[in-house]
Amino acid sequence: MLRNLLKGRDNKSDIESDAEGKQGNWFNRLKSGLTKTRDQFLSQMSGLLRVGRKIDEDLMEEIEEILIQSDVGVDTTLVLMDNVRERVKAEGLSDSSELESVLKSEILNLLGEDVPLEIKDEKPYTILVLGVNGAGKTTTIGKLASRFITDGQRVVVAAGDTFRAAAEDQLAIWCERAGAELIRGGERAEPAAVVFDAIHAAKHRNADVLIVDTAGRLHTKKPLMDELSKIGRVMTKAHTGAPHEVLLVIDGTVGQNALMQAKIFNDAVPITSVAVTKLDGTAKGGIVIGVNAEIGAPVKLIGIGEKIDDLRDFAGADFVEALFTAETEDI
Ligand SMILES: Nc1nc2c(ncn2[C@@H]2O[C@H](COP(=O)(O)OP(=O)(O)O)[C@@H](O)[C@H]2O)c(=O)[nH]1
Ligand SMILES: [Mg+2]
Repeated sequence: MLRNLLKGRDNKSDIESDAEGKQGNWFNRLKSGLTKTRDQFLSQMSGLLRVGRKIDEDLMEEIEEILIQSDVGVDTTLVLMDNVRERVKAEGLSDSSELESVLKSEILNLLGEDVPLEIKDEKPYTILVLGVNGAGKTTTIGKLASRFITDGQRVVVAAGDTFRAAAEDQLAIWCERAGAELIRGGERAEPAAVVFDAIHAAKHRNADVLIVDTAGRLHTKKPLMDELSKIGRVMTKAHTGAPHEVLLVIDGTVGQNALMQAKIFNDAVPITSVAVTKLDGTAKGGIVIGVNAEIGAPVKLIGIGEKIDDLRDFAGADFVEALFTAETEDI
């Protein structure tokens, strides 16, 4: 779990080295995507940690406050700080400058191992995408489709959000941009029927991946959840092991509310992975830290912009490093 942990700032991660040259310095782009969260988090935290203060209960409480302000969530903050206190005791630490590395490693511990979203052998590999309206589902699907297609995969997308005609049109634009085939049923079509057709179309076209968009109108909570469960059941019947991935998209600017919503979706169809979007526009990036512990599914993707390549595999060590690294500091 603590692998990679205090990867020195001179060490570049594999992902970073791979992406370098192609899309610039991965870590720096992540860092600039997290600017607002870091400005809030780091400026306060470094004031506390880097002045050589004595480690005492006052200091611990001030750290807790910063974590909660950065939207780490009360429960997650308490668990995290309990673990930090234990480490401080066990290792006999007394100076606040020693806390940064402990905090980083305990945050990483909560995040768990990195689990990339990978296409496995099942053909087509099916990804059911859930989340409230505006969370970034359609955008994330467009970005994901583009990534798979760039990797040489054949991608079919199902327009399971049939509630508004505009939703289908928006998805059609993304599919065209990415080069994915879209299966649509038209406004008010039965979503489960569209998804059923899409599975057959994907098989017929020998697609590698099928990504299913869904509606997210939470004001009709019960019918929506029934509809999503039905889509899940239809997928399972039509294709072995489907849905292979249930990706919940949450809006990073919403904060802790997003985790409450996540639990409702999890009851409809068990979530296997999470994408946190809009981390470029929020000081609430701390929400990422508690997702795995609270929902029981790892963050696999993060959205750091509206463009087609503004999607990243989540890398815990890089995320933590980006949080703690000032804009001007070079790595
Ligand atoms: N800044 C930023 N905006 C995003 C990101 N992901 C999605 N959006 C924007 O959020 C809005 C809602 O996204 P959409 O994909 O339509 O959400 P959906 O209702 O869940 O399908 C759109 O204006 C997107 O451009 C992101 O990572 N960063
Ligand atoms: Mg949508």
